[in-house]
Amino acid sequence: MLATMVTLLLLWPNPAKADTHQFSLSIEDTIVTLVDKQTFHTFSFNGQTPGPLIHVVEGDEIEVEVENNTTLPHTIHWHGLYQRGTWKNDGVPDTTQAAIAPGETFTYRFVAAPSGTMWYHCHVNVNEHVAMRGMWGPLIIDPKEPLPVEKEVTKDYIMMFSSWVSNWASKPGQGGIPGDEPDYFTVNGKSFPDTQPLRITKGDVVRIRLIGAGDELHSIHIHGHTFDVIAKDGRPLVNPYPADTILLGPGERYDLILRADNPGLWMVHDHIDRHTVNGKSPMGGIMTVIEYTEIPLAEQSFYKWKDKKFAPDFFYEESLKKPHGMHENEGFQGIPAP
Ligand SMILES: [Cu+2]
Repeated sequence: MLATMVTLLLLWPNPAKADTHQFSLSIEDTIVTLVDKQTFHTFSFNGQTPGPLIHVVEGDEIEVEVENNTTLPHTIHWHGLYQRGTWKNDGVPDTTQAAIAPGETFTYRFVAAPSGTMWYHCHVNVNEHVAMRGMWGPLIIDPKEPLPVEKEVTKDYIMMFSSWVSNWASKPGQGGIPGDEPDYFTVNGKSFPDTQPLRITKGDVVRIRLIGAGDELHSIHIHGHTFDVIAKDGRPLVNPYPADTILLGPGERYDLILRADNPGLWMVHDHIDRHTVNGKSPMGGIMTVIEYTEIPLAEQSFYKWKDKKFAPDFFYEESLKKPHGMHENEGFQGIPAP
């Protein structure tokens, strides 16, 4: 009898204990600055655009209380999640729930699955709320069993791409209509030169998680390297493939692995060239630079960002190192709308 029990215990799968997380998100009327003097009225999550990082492990039980402090209805859709047996937590107004009315709260409960680079966004009037009111944030679900290449990663970055129509900047509740012409383009809510560099060192194994959070296509090109595309929409590719440019559309995610083997200052930009303007002025929009720490910036007299004040965590790289949970990002905070 005892021997049978011991055998059973040995054969029993070792159930990694799932964590339970309780998070709170409030939706606020917030003014953010995309670049220079270009402000935009957003419906922010906890006052910031993009929203806080939610970083959990596959199988974790998630509870998110959402409080709507704006004057318009909203929901949150957890993009990429299976919601098995929890479809009423999918966040689609008039299909899985009534939209969260102004002043009301709604609690979402679901299991974090599958693993990968996911994101969350409003699902009410998405052509306005997602396309140009900043209602999006990253949801990173670590796999229970990481791939060998994931175990090698030394630097982890998130880039969320979006486009904005400045005509509607100060007209919340309007916009997102046929004929809109986007004229501002951002990575993590900022346009060049108000973006930040990626600071890496030779030998780093860099993962860059691209998220198409806006309404435009983006063709992201990284100079000086060939990266491997290892995941699409959070799911590992059977055959990762090398590339130096990757096209991503609205809603899509790609995980790239870049092996840092070529010290220098390397441009990273949207190769759809009209996405590298700020309003009527080139150059701006979706541009940043990979800065190898081996290169002394002060000696590069031509370098536009030679004296730039470095703000870490612009790509959530510091937040991603923290224990699992929800992490706000000071640098993305706007100011309360009047
Ligand atoms: Cu909304």
